[in-house]
Amino acid sequence: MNNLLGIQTREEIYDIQTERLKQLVKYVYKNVPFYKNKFDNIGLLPEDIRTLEDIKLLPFTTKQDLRDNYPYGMFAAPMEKIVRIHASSGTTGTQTVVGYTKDDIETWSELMANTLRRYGITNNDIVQIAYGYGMFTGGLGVHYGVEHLGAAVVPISGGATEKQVLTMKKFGTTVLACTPSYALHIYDTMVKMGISPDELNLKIGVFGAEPWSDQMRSNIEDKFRIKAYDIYGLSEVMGPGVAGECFVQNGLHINEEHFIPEIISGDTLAPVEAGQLGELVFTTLTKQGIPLIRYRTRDISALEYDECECGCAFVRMRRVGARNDDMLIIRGVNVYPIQIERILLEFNELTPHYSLTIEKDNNLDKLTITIELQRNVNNYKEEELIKLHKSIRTKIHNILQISCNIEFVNPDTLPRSEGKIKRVFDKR
Ligand code: DLL
Repeated sequence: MNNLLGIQTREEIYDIQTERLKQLVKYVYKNVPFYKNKFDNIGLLPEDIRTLEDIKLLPFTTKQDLRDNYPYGMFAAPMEKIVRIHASSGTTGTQTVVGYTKDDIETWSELMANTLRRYGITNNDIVQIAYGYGMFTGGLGVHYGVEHLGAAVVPISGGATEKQVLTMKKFGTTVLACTPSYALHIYDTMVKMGISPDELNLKIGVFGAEPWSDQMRSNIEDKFRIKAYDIYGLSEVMGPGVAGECFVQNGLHINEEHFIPEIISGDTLAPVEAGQLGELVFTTLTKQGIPLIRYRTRDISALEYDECECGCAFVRMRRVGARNDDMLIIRGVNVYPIQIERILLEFNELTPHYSLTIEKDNNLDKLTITIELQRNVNNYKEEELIKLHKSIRTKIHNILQISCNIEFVNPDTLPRSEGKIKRVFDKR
């Protein structure tokens, strides 16, 4: 199987990207004053970009640049050509705004459809979209892809969780698309309603928009008895569908005919070697509304160019477990929340519902992990809990070199999410 587009080899990808990159720099130089100024300041002309390697001559773009040009300053197409506007949630500051032309929407639908095909979804499927519709790109982005593919959309959006369960059951939903944290919430609600996965037709999950560990994936796959696939994207670069897994589930194929990925060191901004972790950077090759050059995502990943078993030549990005800005420094030790998640989910007594709180205690950092047990706390013997507590602390200390407090709580105590979940509360 190729990547469904007829592109078979790295050479073909190289040629397409080179040609498109040359067009792109001309397009932004002419249409986006921000880029013209940036190029002029470093004495770069669009003609200086001749090969794909020349991308390194181009300046980076950051989220701050989008904020400084809020709302439409970075648009390359005139408003009469813009048919859709989306915005990022703004959880890390002012929101950023993106615009799509008709062609952009067509491209996005097509690449979303190709991503869904890689999961094995066909026009026989019934896809329940429980990503939020609205300014977030999740709902509408997946929606257009499903329609383009010819499968049936159930555009339920996020929320009304009991209704999600009943809809899955009554409509014979075969694919559920939502954040992994919401999938867990839907599952718990289903159990409370006395409905078993056997009563559903569900086969595939299309989960993304937030980090989730492999352990979390196994947990969701076992619960629903489905294959749970990762989907990645960000509104600035397009939305969902920038990359997605194939049946091998070993990294996400980036839709390289539309995006050039790079991995750089977050400190020096220099490229890192293939296979090494660093900050993911994207150049959009075909977007007309708001094309971006070397956009710094802050997401941490690595690029794998070796051949994938599925036969698709597109490079694979490693699953994003964290962003540069997610790193916690606890008493001088760097740790990412997902590293803690991986350890917690190794314990059968624990559920995937947890939160991390960091506070100052006598001027020292104190990390508290609050986690729901499988059963009510008073259903366990005290010795059992002491033993469990000790095993978790020891494992975390051995692997991450940090100490922590652990607070066990009853099932269903922590807040649930219908979209992207917030698990870290840094109160320092
Ligand atoms: O989250 C787009 C999306 C919608 C992707 C639905 C997948 C499914 P934003 O709201 O702009 O767009 O947030 C983008 O979310 O930079 C990552 O930090 C994070 N993210 C997205 N997908 C994944 C994933 C959408 N599969 C930001 N794994 C990105 C980990 C993800 N993090």
